[in-house]
Amino acid sequence: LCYDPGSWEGIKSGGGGLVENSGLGCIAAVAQEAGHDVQMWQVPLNNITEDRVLERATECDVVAVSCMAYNADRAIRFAQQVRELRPEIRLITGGAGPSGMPEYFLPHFNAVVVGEGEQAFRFWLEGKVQDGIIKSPRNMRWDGQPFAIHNPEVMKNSRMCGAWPIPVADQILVSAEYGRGCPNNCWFCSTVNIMQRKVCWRSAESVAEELEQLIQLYGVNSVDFTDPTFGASRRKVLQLCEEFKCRGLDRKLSWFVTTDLKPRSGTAEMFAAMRETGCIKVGFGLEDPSAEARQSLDKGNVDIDDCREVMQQASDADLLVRTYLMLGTPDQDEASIENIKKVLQTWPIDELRVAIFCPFPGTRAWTDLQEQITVRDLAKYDTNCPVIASHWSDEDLVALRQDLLRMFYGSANYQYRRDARISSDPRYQNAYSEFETLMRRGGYI
Ligand code: B12
Ligand code: SF4
Repeated sequence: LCYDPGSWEGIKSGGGGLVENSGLGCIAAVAQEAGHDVQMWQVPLNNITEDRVLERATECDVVAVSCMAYNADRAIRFAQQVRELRPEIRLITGGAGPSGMPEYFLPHFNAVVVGEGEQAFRFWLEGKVQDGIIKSPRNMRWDGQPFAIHNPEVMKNSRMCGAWPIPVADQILVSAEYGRGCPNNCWFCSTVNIMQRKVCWRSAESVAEELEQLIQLYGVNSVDFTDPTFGASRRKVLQLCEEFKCRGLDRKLSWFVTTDLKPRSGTAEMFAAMRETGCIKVGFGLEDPSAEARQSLDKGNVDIDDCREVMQQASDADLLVRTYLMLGTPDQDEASIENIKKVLQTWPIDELRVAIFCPFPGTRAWTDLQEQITVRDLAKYDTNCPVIASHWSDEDLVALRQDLLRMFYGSANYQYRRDARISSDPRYQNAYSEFETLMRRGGYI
C-alpha cells in the first residue's frame, strides 16, 4: 500500500492547489512492475478517511509512505498504528520530509529513503539493500523511465487554482515529469536533498505517449509539470513542443510549468513555442526582487532587470505569469516590502503566491538558522506559519502576506492584465471568476 497522508492545511498559501503526488506514483509503479498488487491512497484527494486507509494497510505486506516535513508526524503516527496492529508489516518512507531528516523517521520505519526512490525501493523490495537509511547513491539514480501510476480518482479531484483557460471545475489534472534535477542550489530549498543538480531528461516521445494514454483513459485536459526548472534546456523544450504538435496534443491539453529566471539565449522563442503548443502559464520563483536578498538566498547571480526581462518574454508570448514570493526571510525589512510592492504594481505578473519563509530540515537554511528557529512543531512547516524570528512579529508577518495579496489582486496592474486577457479570449471570464471566488473564500482577496 502506497500512502500520502496529505492534509488540507498545507494548501492555503496564497490560493493553493491540489494535485496528485507523482513521487508516490513512481514508487507504486516500481512495486507494480515487480509483480506486487498495489493500491495507492492520497488524503484528502481520495475520498477516504485515514482510518479506512489504516484498515487496508493492515491487509498488506509492505506499506510505503510519502511525506513532506509538515505531515511528517502524521506519517509517523500512521506507521506506529500499522506496527501496533500488525508488527510484521514492512514499513518504508521517502519524499521531501524523510530526505531532509531521515533519523527522525527511522525509529518508526524499517527503511527510510533519502533522495530519489525508484531504484532504492526496487532494491529494498528485492532484498538487495538492507533496512535502515538508504541513501540513493549514483547507481541508484533515476534512469528516466517513463512510468508513474496515476490514480484516476485523485486526478478527478485535483485542482490547480487559476488553471486558465479551463475553469477549475472542468479540470482533469495530472502531474507529469519531463526532467528531474535542478542546476541551482538555493539556500532554502529542499529539492537539492532529493534530486541531483544535473538535469536528467525523459524523451519527449515518452512524455507525449504517457499523456496520450491519460487523455484516452481518463479524459485528462491539463498537466502540471513538476520539473523544478523546466526551461533549463531550450533544445529539450522545443523537442517536447514539436512532439505535442505532431500528435495534436496542443489542442487537447493546457499545461503549466515552473522555471527559473536565468536569461538564456532563445528564451523568447522557447516561450512562444510553449504557448503555441498548449502551455498557458509559467511559474517563476522570484522570492524577493531585491538584489541583496536574492544573493543571500543564493538564488544565483542573476541581475534583477534580467529577471523582469524573462518574465516579460513569457508575458509577451501570451503566457500567464505566476510569481512566487517569500516573506519573513532573515534579511527582509520594511524597505524590502516597499520594493516588493513596486514590483507587484509594475511587473508583468498575473498570479501571485506568497509563502512564509520556512527553513526545511536538511537545507542549508535549516543548519544556519538553528538559533533563530522559534517553532519546532513540524506541522507548522507548511509555508503558512512563521517558524523563525524575523523582522516582524508572527501576527504582523501573516497580516503582511494578506495585505500583499490583497494589494496585488486589487491593483490596477492585475485588473488591467485580467481585462486584456478576457477581451482577447472570453473563456478566461469563467476561469478568472472561479479563481477569484476561491481566493475570496480563502480570505486572500
Ligand atoms: C508538485 C509539488 C507540489 C504539488 C503536489 C504535492 C504533492 N502532494 O506531491 C502541490 C502544488 C499541491 C504542492 C503543495 C505543497 N508543497 Co510542494 N512541491 C511540489 C514540487 C514542485 C514537485 C514534487 C514532485 O512531484 N516531484 C517529482 C517527484 C517524482 O519527486 P518526489 O515527489 O520528490 O518523489 C521522489 C522522492 O522524493 C522519493 N519518494 C517520494 N515519496 C516516496 C515514498 C517512498 C516510500 C519512497 C521509498 C520514496 C519516495 O522517490 C520519488 C521518485 O524518485 C516540489 C519541489 C520539487 N521540485 O521537488 C515541492 C515540494 C515537495 N513542496 C513543498 C511544500 C512545502 C509544499 C506545501 C506544504 C506548501 C507549499 N507552499 O506549496 C504544499 C503541501 C500540499 C499538500 N497537501 O501536499 C516542499 C517540501 C519541503 C519539505 N521538506 O517539506 C518542496 C520540496 C518545495 C520546497 N519548498 O522546497 N507541492
Ligand atoms: S531553482 Fe527552485 S528547485 Fe532549484 S534550487 Fe532553487 S528553489 Fe530549489
